Amino acid sequence: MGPRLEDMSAPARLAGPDEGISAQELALAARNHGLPLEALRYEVTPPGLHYVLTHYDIPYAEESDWRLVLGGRVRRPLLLGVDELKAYPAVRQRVTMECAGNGRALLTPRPVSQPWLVEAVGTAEWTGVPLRVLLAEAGAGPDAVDVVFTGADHGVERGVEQDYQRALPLDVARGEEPEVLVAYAMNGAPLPPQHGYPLRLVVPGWYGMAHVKWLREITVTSAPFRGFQQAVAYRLRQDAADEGEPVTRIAPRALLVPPGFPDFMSRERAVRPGAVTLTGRAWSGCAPVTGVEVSTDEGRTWHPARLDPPDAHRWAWRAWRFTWTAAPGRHVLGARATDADGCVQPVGQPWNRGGFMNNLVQRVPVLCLDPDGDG
Ligand SMILES: Nc1nc2c(c(=O)[nH]1)N[C@H]1C(S)=C(S)[C@@H](COP(=O)(O)O)O[C@H]1N2
Ligand SMILES: [Mo]
Repeated sequence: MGPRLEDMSAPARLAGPDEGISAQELALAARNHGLPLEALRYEVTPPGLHYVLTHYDIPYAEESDWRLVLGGRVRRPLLLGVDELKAYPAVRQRVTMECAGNGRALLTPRPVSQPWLVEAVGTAEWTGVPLRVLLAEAGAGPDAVDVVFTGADHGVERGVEQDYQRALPLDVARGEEPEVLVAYAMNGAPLPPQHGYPLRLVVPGWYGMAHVKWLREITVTSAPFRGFQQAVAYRLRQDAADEGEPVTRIAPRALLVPPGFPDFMSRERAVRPGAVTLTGRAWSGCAPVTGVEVSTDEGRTWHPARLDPPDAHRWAWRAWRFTWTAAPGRHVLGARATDADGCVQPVGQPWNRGGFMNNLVQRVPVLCLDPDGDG
């Protein structure tokens, strides 16, 4: 038999006990970059610093000839150009987005895939049209179940050739809080190519895989969608044979702006003794963040941080701060978030075969310099 697509892609697997990151994973990591953690200082992430994740290639697109089709089980299918979408009343929402695979490379055993540490996150202001407005205009039929979103990007994954497609249940797709957007602007400017130019879906509170980029088709279906990214990928499985639970909303997480200054190679941080203001951000897509605690002794003791008061941006991260009195020596810092559902970040790794939703507390090693030494 001649070459087949299955011959191109390796099956999902776990790294062996001493197996390092491969050149293939490095190639993925170079394409799909994270948020440099010092950029947690920005309330709204400048677009070039927002994390990026693209399964296949970034499609080449021209706004002037882009068409969005809304069809399937609807009374009146819609065919919309970008200018026509811009004619609807615009909604602007600040949304923190995180990849479901964030934290994957820190797991033991490590699922072999995009090797994120903790930096697959960013916050942007998205402008667009509420999806519920478009669905109401098209008129979803009485038998509608799912709404499927198709991107213009095409590839092969574990031997399966596909367009990037994900679905939302109808009630989520036409929900008001969170309100799903068909977005055409990021931070007030046209979407950058890597973030879905000219149109993308934004699903506040949900992990990144739901926010379909280069959106070209919306299809209302009368049966649950069983595409690869829905039924095979993005499921929580302990065993390859499990059907698994789907990945949906973002679990709580807090991250620190790395204090002091870094070593070039190890990226270990150096600070000088005395009062060090630790700052960071915390978010949860399940329920609002209610508290952040900080540990400066590798998780032995925890102290409440000061959380910024809630504001109008329910779906964006919140800033927190904590004053640490640093003494010379080696320290490991961390922060953990709790949300209004009572979910708190675990101190043991939440493991599954895909390496999804690993919101284990961040570990930030810091060297506090001796004032009488070389500091
Ligand atoms: N069409 C398409 N949409 C996509 C993807 C993709 O590969 N193709 N990746 C998804 C994943 S897994 C994530 S985490 C987010 C990342 O969005 P960003 O690159 O704008 O940060 O886009 C999602 N939307
Ligand atoms: Mo992702």
